[in-house]
Amino acid sequence: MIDNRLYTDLSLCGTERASCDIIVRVVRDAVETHFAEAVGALTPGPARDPDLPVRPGTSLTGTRCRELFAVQLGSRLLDVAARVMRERDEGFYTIGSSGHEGNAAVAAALRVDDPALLHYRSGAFYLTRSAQAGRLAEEGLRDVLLGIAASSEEPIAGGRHKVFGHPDLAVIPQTSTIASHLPRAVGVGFAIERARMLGLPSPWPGDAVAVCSFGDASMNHASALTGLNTAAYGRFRGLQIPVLFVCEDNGLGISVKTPPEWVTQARHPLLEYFQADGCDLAETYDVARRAVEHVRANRAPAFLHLRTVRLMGHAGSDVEIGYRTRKEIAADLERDPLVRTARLLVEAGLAEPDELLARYEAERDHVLKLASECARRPRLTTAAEVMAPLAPRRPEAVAGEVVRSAPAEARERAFTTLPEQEGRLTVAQAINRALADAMAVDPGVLVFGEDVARKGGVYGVTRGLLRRFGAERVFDMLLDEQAILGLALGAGVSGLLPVPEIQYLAYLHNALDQIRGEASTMQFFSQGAYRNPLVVRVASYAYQKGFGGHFHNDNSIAALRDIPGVIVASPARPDDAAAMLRTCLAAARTDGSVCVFLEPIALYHTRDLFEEGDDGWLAPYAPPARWAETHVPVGRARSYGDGRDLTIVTYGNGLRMSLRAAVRLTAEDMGCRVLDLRWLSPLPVDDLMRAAELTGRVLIADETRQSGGVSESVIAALVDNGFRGPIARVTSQDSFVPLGPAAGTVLLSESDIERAARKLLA
Ligand SMILES: Cc1ncc(C[n+]2csc(CCOP(=O)(O)OP(=O)(O)O)c2C)c(N)n1
Repeated sequence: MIDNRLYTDLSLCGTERASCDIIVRVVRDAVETHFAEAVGALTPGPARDPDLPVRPGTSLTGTRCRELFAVQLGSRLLDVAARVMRERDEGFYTIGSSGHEGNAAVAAALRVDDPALLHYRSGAFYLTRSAQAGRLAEEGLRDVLLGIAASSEEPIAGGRHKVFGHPDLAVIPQTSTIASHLPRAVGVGFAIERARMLGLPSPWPGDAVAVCSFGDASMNHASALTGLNTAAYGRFRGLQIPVLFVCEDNGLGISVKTPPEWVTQARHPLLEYFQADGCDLAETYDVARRAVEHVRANRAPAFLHLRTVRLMGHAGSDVEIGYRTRKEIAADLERDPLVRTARLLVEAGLAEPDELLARYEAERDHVLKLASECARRPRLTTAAEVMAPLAPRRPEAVAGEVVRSAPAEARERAFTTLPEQEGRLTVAQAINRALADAMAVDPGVLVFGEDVARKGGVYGVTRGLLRRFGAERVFDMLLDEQAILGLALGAGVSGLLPVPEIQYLAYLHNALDQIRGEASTMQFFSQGAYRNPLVVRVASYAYQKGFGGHFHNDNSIAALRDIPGVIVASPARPDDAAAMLRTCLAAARTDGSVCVFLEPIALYHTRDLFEEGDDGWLAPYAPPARWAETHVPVGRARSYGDGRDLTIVTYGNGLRMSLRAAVRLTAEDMGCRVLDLRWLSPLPVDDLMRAAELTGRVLIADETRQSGGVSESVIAALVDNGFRGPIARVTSQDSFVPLGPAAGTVLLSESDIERAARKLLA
C-alpha cells in the first residue's frame, strides 16, 4: 500500500531544491516499498516447465518471461538511479520509464534490425533490444546511466542529451519535442519499401518494420496526426508503409488527463488497431507479436495501443499529488508492471518471492554502483567539443562530389537535348536541368512535394521529371508540409537523398519543426551515427507579378537562419542556381548536410536584366566537364563590377535590382560594385569583408524585413570583423505583403536602393 503520510508531507513541499529532493525520495520510496510489499505477498504456484507458456494461452514462455523481467527490473532501477544521481548532483535527467516497462515485450516482438524511434519512456525496450543484439546487460544499463550523467562517453548523443539511441541497435535517437518523430517514422517505413523497390542499398533489411512509440497526450499533436494520417493515406492509395505506431497510454500528459477511451475513439480509422494491457507482459507480448506480424507480412501500418501506468510522476521533481488524488496514484501502483511480471513468474512456480526481492536488492546495488561509476566519467567541457558533430563540413570532399556526373548514356536517357546544348536558360530551367542531372547520376535522389509530379510544379520547375524518372522517384504528396518533410527525414536517415519541394516559403513555416527540431539536430544528438541528408527546395520571396498576396510572396527567412548547422542557399541567377543545387546535393551526400534552397519565384522565368529583350538574366548550362571550375562552394559570394566608391551587398531579387541601380550610378561616375551573398547561412563573411574594404562603404539591399532580416546579420558581421566605414541598409517593411500594386509599398524597390546609394555617396 502507498504510504499516505509521505504523500501528505509531499503536499507541503515547495519547489525549492531541498523540497524537490524530498519529493524525489518520497516518490521513489513509495514505488519501491510497494514493490517489496506486493511481491512479498505473492503466493507461489506449482512449478511449470520454463519452456512452456508462463500462463495458459500465452506465447510467452517462462524462460522468455524471466529474461524480460530482468530487463524490466533493470529499467526500473535506472529510474531509481536517476533519482539518486539527481540528489547527489550527478544526474541531469529524471524522466523515466516506470509503469511503461511492458514495452520490453514490444521490443521482444520485433527484430533487432527493425528501425526504432522511441518515446522517452522506453528504458525496457532499449535494454531488451540491447540484449537481443548480444550485448551484456551491463552495457545497456551503462548507456542509459551515462546519458543521465551527461557523460561524453554516452554512446549516441555523447552527453548532449539523454536519448535512447544506438547505431548497432537500429535505435534512431529522438528529440524531446513530443510527436515530432512520427512523420519521420512514416518516412523510414516508406524508405524500407522504396529502397527495396528501386534496388538500392538500405541500412534496414527489405522486410524490416519501423516502430515508433509515443504517449497518449502526444497523440493529439499535429505532428502525430500527420504521421498517423500519412501512413493511413499511403495505405489507402495502395502504398506499402510498414510502420508500427505504439501509443503508450498512461492516461496523463504531465498533469493533464487524457479522457478515458480517447485514444481508442480518436485513433485513425484506417489503421489496423491492436490493444493490450501494457502492464501485463504476456498479453503485451502476444498482441505486439500479432501487430508486428501484421505490419511485416502486409507491409501495412498498424496502431498498437498499450494501456500503461505512470509511476514516480512525470519526472523527478513532479509533485503529482498536486493534481492527482491519492486514490489515483495508488490505483496506478496496483497495476505496477514489474509486480505483474513478478506475479507471472511466481504463480508459474518459476521464482520465489524472496528470491525476487533479494534479486531486486542485489540488482539495485549493482545499478547504483554503475551509476556512481558513470557519474565519474568525462563530460563535455568546451563549446568546440559540444559542437563538433553539429554539421560537419568538408568543402574539398563536397567539391570532389560535385564533379560526379552521370554516365553519358544515363544523361542521354534523362535529356532529349543535353542542357548544355539548349542555349541560355532561365532560373527555372536551370534548376530543372540540374535536378534531372542529379537524378540521372544518383538513383537515390527522390523528388516529391505538392503538385511536383503530374503538373511539374506550380512554376514548372519539376516538369518532365516524372516522365523521365518514374513515379517511384518523382511523386505528389498529400497536402501537408510536415508529412513532406517527415517523409524526407525518414528517407534521408535510410540512405536515400530526398529533394522535397515546399510550394511557397510561407508554408515552410507551419512545418518548420521538422527542420528545426528534427533534421538539424540529428547529427548533433547522434554524433553523426545517424544523418538526414536533405535538400529542401522552396519557392520563395516576393515580387510575383499577377499572383499576389502575402502567402505567395513571403519574405521572411529569419526562422531558418538561426538554426545551427543548416545551410541556406539563395541563388539568383540560372548558372548559380544549377551550380549551387549541385553543391547542396553534394554536401547532403558527403556531409549529411541539411540544406534549404530558396528559389526566387519572381526570377524563375525572368529573361532580361537591363532592357527588354537583352536576355541578360539567362545563362548557359555548364556541361559536366566544367562543373569543377564552375563549382560554388558553400559560403562563397559572387562579385560584380569593380567600382571603388560603394559596395552594394545583396542576394535574391535584390541582385537584379542592385545591378540595375549600379549601372545607373556608375554612369554618373559613382563607382559601384555589387556583392551577391548567395549563401545566407553560413554568410560568406570573408568575401563580404573583402568587398566592403575595397570601397570602404556598404549599402545592404535586403528584400527580407527590417526586423529579423538578413541585413541585421550582415551589419553585425561587418562590425564584428572590424569594418569601420559607413554602412546603410534598405529593406522591406515589417509588414505582410498585400495584394496588387500595394505590394510595392512594403517591398524593397530598385529606387530605394538607388536613393540610399546616392545618399551614402553624397
Ligand atoms: C511539442 C512539445 N510540447 C510540449 C512538450 C512538453 N511536454 C513534455 S512531455 C509532455 C506530456 C506528454 O504526455 P504523453 O504524450 O501522454 O507522454 P507521457 O509523458 O505521459 O508518457 C509535455 C507536454 C514537449 N516536450 N513537446
